[in-house]
Amino acid sequence: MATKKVTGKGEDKTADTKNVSKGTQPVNDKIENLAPHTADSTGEFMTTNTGLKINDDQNSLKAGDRGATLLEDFILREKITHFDHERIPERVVHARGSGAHGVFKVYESQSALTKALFLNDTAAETPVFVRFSTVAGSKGSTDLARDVRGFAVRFYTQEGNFDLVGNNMPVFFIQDAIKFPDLIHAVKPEPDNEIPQAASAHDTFWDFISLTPESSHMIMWAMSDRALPRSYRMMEGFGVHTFRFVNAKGVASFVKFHWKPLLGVHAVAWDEAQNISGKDPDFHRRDLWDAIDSGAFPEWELGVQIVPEEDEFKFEFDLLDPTKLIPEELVPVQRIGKMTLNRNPDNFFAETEQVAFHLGHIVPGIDFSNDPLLQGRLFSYTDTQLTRLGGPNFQEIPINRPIVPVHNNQRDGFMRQTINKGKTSYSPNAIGGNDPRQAKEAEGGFVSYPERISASKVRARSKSFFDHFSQATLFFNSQSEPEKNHITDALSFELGKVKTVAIRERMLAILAQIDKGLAAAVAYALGIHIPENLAEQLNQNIPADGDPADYASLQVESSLAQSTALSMAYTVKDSIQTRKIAILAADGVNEKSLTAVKTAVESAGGVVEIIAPRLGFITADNDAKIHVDESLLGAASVLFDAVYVPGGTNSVATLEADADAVHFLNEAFKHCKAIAADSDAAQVLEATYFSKKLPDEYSEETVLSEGIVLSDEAKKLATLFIKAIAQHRFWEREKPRKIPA
Ligand code: HDE
Repeated sequence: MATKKVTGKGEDKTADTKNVSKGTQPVNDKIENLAPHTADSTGEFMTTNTGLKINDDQNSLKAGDRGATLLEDFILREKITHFDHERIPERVVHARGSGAHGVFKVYESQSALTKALFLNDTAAETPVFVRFSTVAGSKGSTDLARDVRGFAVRFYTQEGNFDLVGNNMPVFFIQDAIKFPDLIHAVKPEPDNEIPQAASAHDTFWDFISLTPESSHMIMWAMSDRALPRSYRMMEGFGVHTFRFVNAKGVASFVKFHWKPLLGVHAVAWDEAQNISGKDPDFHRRDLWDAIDSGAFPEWELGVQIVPEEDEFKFEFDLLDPTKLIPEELVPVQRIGKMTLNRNPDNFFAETEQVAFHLGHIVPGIDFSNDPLLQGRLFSYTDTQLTRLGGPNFQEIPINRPIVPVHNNQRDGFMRQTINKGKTSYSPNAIGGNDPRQAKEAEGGFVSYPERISASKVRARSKSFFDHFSQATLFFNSQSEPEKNHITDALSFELGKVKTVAIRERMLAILAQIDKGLAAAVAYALGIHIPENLAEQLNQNIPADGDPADYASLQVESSLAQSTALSMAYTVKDSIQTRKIAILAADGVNEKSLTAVKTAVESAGGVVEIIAPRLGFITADNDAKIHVDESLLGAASVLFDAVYVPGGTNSVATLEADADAVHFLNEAFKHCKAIAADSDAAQVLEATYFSKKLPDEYSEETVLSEGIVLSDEAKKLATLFIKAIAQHRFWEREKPRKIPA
């Protein structure tokens, strides 16, 4: 179905009235399906929930104007009662999140692999709803916690809802669902004092991890810059588990799902993340909202890695083990379609909070594997909604309804919405003509892939799951030097917060299995030695009556030395679309330069804000009035990707003397961002700490390696500055660590 446009609502920043029409918003089958459930109060009378018009919403009904309030006041009671019950339990994990609507389109029919209609029909635009999230923090916690990010996508297909409930990392901490409550109890705030919020840097988490060697690979990801995305729009997504595709002939293949962001994969620095958490805890939520609101729609390509059924045992790891990825060098990712997020929700609670994802929301042509983590998830996601959304009818909430009709014999329960007609609510039945009837496979009925299983019933784990370290090492070896340093720093930070020395030692024993240099660097930072009794340290997870042969990690060496796809250093760096650029200015600023650079940056897709000592307007050197977006008091360099200082004698003198302006630049330098200044603004840079590190010349080469450009020619400056911003960060700058910002 083609995307249609209708008039939508938005916020007019200059008007008092919200809900001012702000152009068109894309509509799709799901948006139309939501329409009967949406309400717009513009121009309407206020009523009670029974539709009675309200005459006075300011005063309760009293015995005299100073008198006691009367129990009779049904309007007061209704309003307060509803308010008293407004909250629902937050998600037990992934409580903090942000959602958006969009569409998915497949490039070419994938019928050879899967019969899923939405992956066959190139004309179909499948509506999607996506929710990004952190994992450990509560609903009101910061977006910039060091954490895994959830990446849950619902496709509203013509065959029912398909949910791809993934993360921004391709592996997981544990191999078996039975360990999930332990993992989450360990990472959540400690139960006696509910500290710390949205952080893994505490004893219980690392206690559990140090006793769970299977988490090693995931720990490398979680301690890497992947855990600090610059934006939800700049993260990869992964289905994590191995799934199955099944084609119309019944031929199955294994599949791993990927989302590849067209803007590339980018991160912020840890120090920056901590600052953002204070300056704007809604940083990712705001970033997603603003991008969609401004029409810069985030896009991802859906990728698949396909492994034929007969190759199941071809790899040196088990395809069913969720702590392993399939290196892209072994099985390339084929990009089969594109998702575009093009519409913000109308109501956070109704849509983003009430959406209930579940791996078991599946369509014909896609099926599960026996990954024991996946199998456990198939139970959890419906079960958890019973508490969170209050009963079994959560599928009737508008955001959860499929765009195709629902007919079955499930009935009643709290808050039932559907009015099912007829006498029968059972099957088979003769009275109702045996409807609703079962669908044959050829009619679209879902038939599970008839995998042959012949096995004993055991509580056990396959020996093929016991290589705990080789892919952790592969990940570490695949990182660039700055990325490796960040991992070392992250581990030193996190374990530095751990009070129990024995936990730190156990972690060093694990790190020593991954990379000796990494373990040594972290040991140095912690001021302790790598324990000598490594084997003993590693085997502490073995139960007292357990045979080490059944539990101990296997030492396997990856046949692959490196995999470039695992590093963010090689990601897309060709655009500055939606990057935020600060221009520092004051009265007397050189208007010509400012406008020239601003225009060039904006034409390249950047978002520019003018920052000055105070709000209102500044008067430029040619008397032009320039609107100020943020004052230095309210703004912070950590909320921007790059900074430019135009010339103009008075402006330069003001900024040079302004501690906040100098701090802004120092901090931008510390966080490795692109910095530009007109030549006659050089004295502002001279006031910074990094003036000693200014390059000798400003050729394209130096700008691309050092990220700083100074020029007296606005056009040249803009061109080089834009190239520098596209590089994202100049991590090499971190080496000399003497920046006072
Ligand atoms: Fe989840 N997970 N999970 N998870 N998960 C939930 O479901 C669970 C796992 C993921 O934006 C919960 O509706 C178990 C892996 C995302 O609404 C809950 C296990 C991956 C979201 C649950 C896992 C995920 C959740 C909490 C181990 C990546 C947020 C609220 C067997 C592939 C979805 C809810 C949203 C949410 C259980 C492991 C991703 C409790 C038992 C692996 C993105 O059901």
